Amino acid sequence: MQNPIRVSVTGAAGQIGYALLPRIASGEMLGLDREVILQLIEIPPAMDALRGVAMELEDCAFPLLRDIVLTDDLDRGFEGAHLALLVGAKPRGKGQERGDLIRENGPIFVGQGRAIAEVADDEVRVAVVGNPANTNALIAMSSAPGLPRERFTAMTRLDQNRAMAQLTGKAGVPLTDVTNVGIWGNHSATQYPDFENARIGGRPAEEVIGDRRWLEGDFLTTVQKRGAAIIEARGQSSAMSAASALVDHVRDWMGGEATPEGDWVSMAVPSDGSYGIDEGLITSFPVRTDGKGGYEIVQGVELSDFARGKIEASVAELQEEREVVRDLL
Ligand code: NAX
Repeated sequence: MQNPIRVSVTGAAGQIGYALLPRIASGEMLGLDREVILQLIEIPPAMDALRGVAMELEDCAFPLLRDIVLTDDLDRGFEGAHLALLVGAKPRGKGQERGDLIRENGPIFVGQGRAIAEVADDEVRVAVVGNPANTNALIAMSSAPGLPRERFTAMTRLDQNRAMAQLTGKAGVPLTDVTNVGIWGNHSATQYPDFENARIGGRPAEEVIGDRRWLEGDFLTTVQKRGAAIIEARGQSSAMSAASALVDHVRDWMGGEATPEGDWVSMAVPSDGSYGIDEGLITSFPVRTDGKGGYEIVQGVELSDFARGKIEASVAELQEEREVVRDLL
């Protein structure tokens, strides 16, 4: 793996950026043996704020932080990038549904996908956080035909972490006991957090919790609507937890931490047709990562009719989103 590693972050002056950058620069995301060059991309009105963030990063005196580039130019921002974190987008406001943002945010990802294909490192990996994350990743992937499709992912790790937190709380067990939590479909209120295959202390979560009504009801809706609940309470969308989930996503994918034997993690990746989901649609699946930039979609996960119905509904939403941005693909 490259040393130093070039990490491009869009929307770096935003609230996720503020929680994310110190965790990249400290080595938590990519390893304590890897120097980092941060290439921070913003839109012109946010460049002053970005300079302030960069001053703070300097003042953190991170030994692994080799250099910081600040730019509103995509070619400069993605030049030689080994990792591109596409965070920048207009966040969902109070009471606004993700779907409303599709047309607004989609075009941003055309330009970014093109620039990544042209100037980033040949081995670049891309993770999209900006919403609607799955469809934005689809747009970026479609705008970068020279790059293998599997390099493009969208983040659903926050949804997995939210589901794990709910299961931990209900079962009264340490978080480390909770494994095999898979998020299926879209990063939206239609997502399906699969509790039927989740395990607690190696046993089926359903058996440990013993309350199917809670799992089908409060558990599902709490995870699906957690983003909206945080906006309601905080007046701003999740930032600390989103940054933390992105650290998890990248660390497991390419930061040296392969998925432990028997477990899986959740990532939205281009479907390869697994489970009958349209090839190329960026869909969240349970995956196993190798920590070196590779992953595979877990095969043979048993899905009940209940689960299949939920996944189909979320995939249908992704198909609708794809239609809305068809002209950008
Ligand atoms: P902020 O509004 O705090 O920051 C966004 C930043 O992006 C701003 O500084 C803005 O100037 C910049 N930006 C806008 N357009 C840009 C462009 N074309 N190029 C570069 N920068 C650009 O939002 P924040 O809370 O940081 O959230 C960022 C995105 O993450 C939003 O789209 C949000 O909806 C999404 N989220 C995704 C999550 C996920 O799990 N996938 C969870 C958290 C979050 O809601």
